[in-house]
Amino acid sequence: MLVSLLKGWNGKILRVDLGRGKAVIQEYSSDFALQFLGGRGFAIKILWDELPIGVNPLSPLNKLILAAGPLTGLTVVSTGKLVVASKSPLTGGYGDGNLGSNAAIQLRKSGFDAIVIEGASDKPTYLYIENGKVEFNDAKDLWGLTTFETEEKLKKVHGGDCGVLSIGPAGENIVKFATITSQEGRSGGRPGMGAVMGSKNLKAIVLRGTQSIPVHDEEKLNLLGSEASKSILKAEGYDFWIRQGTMATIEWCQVNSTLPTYNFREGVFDYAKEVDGYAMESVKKLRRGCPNCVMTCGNVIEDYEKKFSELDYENVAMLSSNIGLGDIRKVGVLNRLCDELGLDTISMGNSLGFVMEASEKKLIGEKVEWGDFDAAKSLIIDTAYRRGLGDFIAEGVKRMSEKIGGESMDWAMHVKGLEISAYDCHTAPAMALAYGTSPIGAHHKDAWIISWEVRTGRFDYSEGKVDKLIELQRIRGGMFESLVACRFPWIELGLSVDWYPKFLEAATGVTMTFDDIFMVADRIYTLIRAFWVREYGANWGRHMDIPPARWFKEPLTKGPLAGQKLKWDEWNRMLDMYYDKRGWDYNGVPRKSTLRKLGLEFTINVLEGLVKLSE
Ligand code: PTT
Ligand code: SF4
Repeated sequence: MLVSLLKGWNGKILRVDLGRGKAVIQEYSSDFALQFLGGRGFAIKILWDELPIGVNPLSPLNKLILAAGPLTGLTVVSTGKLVVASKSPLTGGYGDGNLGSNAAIQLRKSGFDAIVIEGASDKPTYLYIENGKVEFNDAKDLWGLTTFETEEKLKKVHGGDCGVLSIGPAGENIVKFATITSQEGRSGGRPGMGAVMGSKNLKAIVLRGTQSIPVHDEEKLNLLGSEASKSILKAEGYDFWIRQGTMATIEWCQVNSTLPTYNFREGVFDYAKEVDGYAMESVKKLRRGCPNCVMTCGNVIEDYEKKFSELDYENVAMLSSNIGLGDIRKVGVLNRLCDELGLDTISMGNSLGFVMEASEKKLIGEKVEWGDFDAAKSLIIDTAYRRGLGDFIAEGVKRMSEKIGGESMDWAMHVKGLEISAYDCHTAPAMALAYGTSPIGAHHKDAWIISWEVRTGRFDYSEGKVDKLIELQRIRGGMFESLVACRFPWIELGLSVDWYPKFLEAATGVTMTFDDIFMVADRIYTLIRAFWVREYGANWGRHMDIPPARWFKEPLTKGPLAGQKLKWDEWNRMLDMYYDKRGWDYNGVPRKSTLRKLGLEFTINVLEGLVKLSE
């Protein structure tokens, strides 16, 4: 049955071939919708089915997928979000990101749930997509512009109400952690989704849609949406959230010794107060965020160069404490440059920390001191243009440490090649497991377990932690990434997850219990895992899920938890439990029985030719 017979989903995918300059519309089946829901689920199934095994992520054969879900763009809280996914040039495995943009809503109003972009154009191009009509436009005059300039120019041509996704010089120059940017402060696709766009000579995608999204029970959906919005507006933490958003996390991390400091050597920073939520409030000028949101969280400050910069916790932690810089307005400059140039702030701050440590240890010739704002600023620009040391940094910390060699690999802070985001884990074994098993490499988005872990007992390595981790991965990485909606109403302001099956039912007419949703989540997780195993083949192993040696070998030396580090044997026991509960073997490879149980039989033959599969 075609999914157009169900409501909620548009039932159509737009397929764009940049090499041939052609676009076709594909209808998909209701089975596909029910088994994979949308967003990340659609993305991984398409990548598994369509990418040649071992494809070079920067070749025209790789595909870039923009995928919305059945809730995107509806009258439901915080659903102006879009998953961007591809095989990652940074990690060589599955990569995705979730960015808030009017483009998400325009995509759905154009009559599509996803766009699959393949091939490569032979000259700079941008796509203008309106209600299914696709123009392949010359982007010669846009090439070289920042993401801010690109969006401004395109909106002058196509109108301010369209949605724009673009890359900056970093994506053009194939920086391995280049992102895709929208609205001067929304940025997604940490594992190099911007580089994939750059490799296709695709500067931007402009979307406009005027159709209405089909909904099963519009009245009910509107009612649920407005009730949920009201409960968010009345939530206890609402006012403080509006003031500080994610920036309150700096203070929390400092108090709890988890603020990444000096390349994750420490969990506390002497100048934390200079960069925390209150410091941010003292220079805050306005607030903005994704469309469809009643709790917009983007804090826009006036930075050291008197320009606007939109701050979030991760940006600030990685570009302040992690590189030893204690001045919020200077951090604002570094953050804005990343947005303009299209660089991931987390990987950038992590890579700068690595280079500063390598310089301190005289493992590289260049002198780059901790906290040196001018050096950090120049290196960010040089990274985007791949000049000098910036060309080295543009490859990310894994490749840098492989070149430097020796003990630098112990403090190259990544998992699977993706730079660790902003939580130090010397005293957080479950968070370290979350980084280890995240489906895209070391990102917190699939399981920000650290706040629960700190609250409930951070020093144990218990089975309860593994269960909690899987529960969070199912909700965050499974449900929110496939519906597709922002998870902040739930995590930050306590909107119960029970609302989401109700939203789904009103939107689509499909009733799903949490067991059903978690089954979909497990299917998506295991298929992503199968994809990694397929792409790495004989090189895949348990080592791929192990966090950096620094957390096991070098204890914290500062703060109330000085002396603490992770325990190797106990942490590995947690990893074993995790594999067991997921139905994966000692190397983290899905068992045949698990693949069958989840309806992923089609992967068995492929994987059997590459690795040993257990029953
Ligand atoms: C996200 C990652 C994060 S996670 C942050 S701050 W965070 C950094 N933001 C960057 C940025 O900004 N500019 C830049 N040049 N690089 C950046 N890299 C970092 O990217 C983001 C919010 C945030 S702010 C978070 S946690 C939540 N993430 C969600 C998610 O992943 N899924 C979901 N369903 N809902 C989410 N809601 C929240 O969205 P990536 P955004 Mg970003 C400027 O994309 O690749 O997933 O990396 O999307 O629109 O900016 O919203 O303290
Ligand atoms: Fe976007 Fe923040 Fe609203 Fe989530 S809470 S939709 S990240 S503005």
